[in-house]
Amino acid sequence: MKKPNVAPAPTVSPETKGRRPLISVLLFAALLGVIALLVMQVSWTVGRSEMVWVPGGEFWMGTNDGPLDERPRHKVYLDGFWMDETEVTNKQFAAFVAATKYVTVAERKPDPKEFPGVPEDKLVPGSAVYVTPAADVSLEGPWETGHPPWWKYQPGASWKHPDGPDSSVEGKDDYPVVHIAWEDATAYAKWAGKRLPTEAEWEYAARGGLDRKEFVWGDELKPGGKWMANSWQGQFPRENTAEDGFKGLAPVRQFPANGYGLFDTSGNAWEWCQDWYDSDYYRVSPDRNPPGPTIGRGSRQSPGQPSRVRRGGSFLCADNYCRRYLPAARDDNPPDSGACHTSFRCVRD
Ligand SMILES: [Ca+2]
Ligand SMILES: [Ca+2]
Repeated sequence: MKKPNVAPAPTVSPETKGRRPLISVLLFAALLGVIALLVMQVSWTVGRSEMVWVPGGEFWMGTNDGPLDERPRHKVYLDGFWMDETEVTNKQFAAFVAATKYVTVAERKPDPKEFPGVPEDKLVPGSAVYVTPAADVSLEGPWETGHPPWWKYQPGASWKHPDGPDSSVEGKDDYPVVHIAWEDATAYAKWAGKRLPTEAEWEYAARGGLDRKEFVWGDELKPGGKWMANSWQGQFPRENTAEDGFKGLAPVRQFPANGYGLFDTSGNAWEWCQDWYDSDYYRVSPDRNPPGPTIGRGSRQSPGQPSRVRRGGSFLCADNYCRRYLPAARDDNPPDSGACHTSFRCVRD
C-alpha cells in the first residue's frame, strides 16, 4: 500500500534552536554586504555622472553616396561602453592640468628638428585660429600663403588663451576645451581612467541609435525649423549669419541630445578618436569592434605625416564647404595639431 504523500509537521529540534543565532549573524552579514554594494553602486554612478551608457549592438557605419573614404557602408558590431555626455569642457581640463601640471602641445616651443628651415624667432608656442579673410578667397586653393587664408598661426594661442595671449577661458567653464592635440587628449584620458573612442565607437555613439540617417537627429536638416547643432550658416569663410545662435564655439548642451543622451556629436568642436586615419580602412576592417588601422597614412594637409581621425565637425562646418558635421564624415588631422575648433571626449569600458 502506498504511503500517503504528506510531509511531516516541522519540528524544532534542540539542534536547530542552537543554530538560530548563527543564522541571524549570517543574515546580518548579508545585509551589510547589500548595503556596501549599494554604497559602491552610488559612488560608481556619481563617478560616471557625466558619462552615459551606450549599449552594445550593430549599426551601419559609413555611407554609399558620400566622399570615398566613407564607403562602403558596412555593418559593425560593438560591445557597450560608457561615453562622456559632452565634449571635455574647460572646467574638466583645468582639473586635469591642476592635478598633473600638464603642458599642452600648443604651449610648448616647437622643436626645430620638426620644422627645418623655420627661423628660430618664429618657433614660438601657439596654435591655429580662424580669421575672416579680408576679401573673397578660393575655397580650393592654391593660396599665396600655402594654406587656407582663413587659418592663422597665432602665437600664444592655447586652451587657456583660445584667441591668443590676450584672451582667456574665464567664464567659459562649460565650453569645450580647444587647441587640443591628440597627445593632449590621450594624456587627459589616461589621467581620468578613460580612453579615446575608436572611430567605430564614435560613429555608433554619435548616431544615437538611428539607422542610416543623414544627421544625428534624423533625415531633416531643420526639423520644425530649428537648428539642431552648432555649425556655420552663410557662405563660408566670410559670411557667418549665426542663425543657430552661435557665431563661434557654444557652451556644451545648447542643442538637443541624441538618442543615447550625448550632446554635440554634430558640430561645435571636432573630437579626436583613437584611430590612425586610413581612407581605405572600411574595405578591410573587421566587423566586430574594429580597432582601427595599425599604421597611419599621410593626411590631406600634411601628406608625409601619419594622421589621426577627428570626427563630428565644428562651428566652422558650412554646407558650401565642409559638411563634416554629419555622423558618417571622417577627417584626418596631424596628431600634433589642435586648433580653435578641436576638442575630444572620452569613453570607458
Ligand atoms: Ca554657429
Ligand atoms: Ca562635437
